[in-house]
Amino acid sequence: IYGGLKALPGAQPWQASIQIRPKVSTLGFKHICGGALIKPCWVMTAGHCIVKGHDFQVVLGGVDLGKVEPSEQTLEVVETIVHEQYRETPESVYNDIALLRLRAKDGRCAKESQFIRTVCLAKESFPDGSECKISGWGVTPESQYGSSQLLDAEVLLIAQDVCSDPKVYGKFIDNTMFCAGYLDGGVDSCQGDSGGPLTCEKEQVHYAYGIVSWGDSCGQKNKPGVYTRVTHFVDWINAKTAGP
Ligand code: 4AZ
Repeated sequence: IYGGLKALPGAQPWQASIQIRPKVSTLGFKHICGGALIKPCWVMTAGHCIVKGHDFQVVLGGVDLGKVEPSEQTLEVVETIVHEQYRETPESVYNDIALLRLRAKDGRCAKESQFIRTVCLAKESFPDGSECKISGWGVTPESQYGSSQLLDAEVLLIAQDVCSDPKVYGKFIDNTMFCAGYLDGGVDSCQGDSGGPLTCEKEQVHYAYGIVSWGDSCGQKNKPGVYTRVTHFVDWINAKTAGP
């Protein structure tokens, strides 16, 4: 996160750290992406976070990746579903959404607490200019390795015609994505924040409205962050997570 502040414990209780076991390493799991807890058994993340042939785990309820906190729960990922139309080109990422099904050691799912909670899915649009929140452990201006503390920042929703202006991202934006941030730069998501939620609040309810997806670098002028448009995928999410 560029231009963020340390998140208070419990301020983003749906925030997940998605971690993989490195192939050649005796070290433990390594954070690769963010995610959002949308049901006790399901985390929503970006499609590009799902690297094949790796074991995943998800950590919920933590703010410091550098230590094990009492509020934390670590769950195994027993199923990964990447969107059927997920597609990456050199300039863009389409349908950048995936779902992870969780299982705790005891065979159950995430247990809700003061620090772990599901977030609602946004079913309707928020107006351009709305103040929304991004969070993550990704790259900061101070550290190319990311932040061990969870950071959050406020960003503004940017109109679609501005996002697809040739000076911004031009034709590489479609209606399954949107831009958020500032055209002046400074405040933005970055590498390692991918998959994490952009949430907007209405009448004291927080909604997952975007998924950190891509962008041309981080925090640069005329290059705001690009987010998967959650409203476009609500039916798909509900169908995939319905199950028994
Ligand atoms: C990345 O590399 C990435 N500024 C994520 C978000 C943004 C840029 C790059 C948005 O995962």
